[in-house]
Amino acid sequence: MFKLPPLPYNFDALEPYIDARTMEIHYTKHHQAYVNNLNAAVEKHPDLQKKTVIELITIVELPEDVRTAIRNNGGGHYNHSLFWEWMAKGAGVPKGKVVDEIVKQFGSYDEFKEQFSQAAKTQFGSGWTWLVLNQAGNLEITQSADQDSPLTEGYTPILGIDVWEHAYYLKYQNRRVDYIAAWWEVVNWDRVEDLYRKNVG
Ligand code: MN3
Repeated sequence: MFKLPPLPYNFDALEPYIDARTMEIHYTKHHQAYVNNLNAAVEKHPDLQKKTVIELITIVELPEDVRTAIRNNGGGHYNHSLFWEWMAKGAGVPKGKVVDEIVKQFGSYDEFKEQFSQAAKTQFGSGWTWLVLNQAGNLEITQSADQDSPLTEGYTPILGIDVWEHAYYLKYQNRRVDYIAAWWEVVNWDRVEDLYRKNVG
């Protein structure tokens, strides 16, 4: 059975950037629903119950009756498990080897931030914007719709922002741009650095 991972901070830890009510609903309702729906989908196929969520969202041939459910809910579970860790109280100062690499590939940190924010702003409808490592080991900014994971496309996510309305609507209503600007204040660069180092070897 898949389980909701522990949230690494209290619901109000990211105030005023991410409000406590949004955190609570996002984590206890939205993420929990992905977990529940994923469990319901794999229950129909005992062989799939032994797989990890990463295996499930990267297996090319899933049984047709659960393919969409696993793509949406497996992706939702995986993406949100990372998303909580990509934020932290009192974070927001970009640092580390990953930032050196960002500067190298995007020209400057500000240029990267601008391009990433632009991608997040222009993602049409529900989805995510990512900083990923491609198979050549270079950093790229990508977008995905719904709960599709970069892993499914062969990319390794290093950082990502959830731009579904449920991530910001209570506090920011339609102002996704304000949410994106606030989110940079809580990006946990220590975690981003961990993922980068783990994946570049
Ligand atoms: Mn979400």
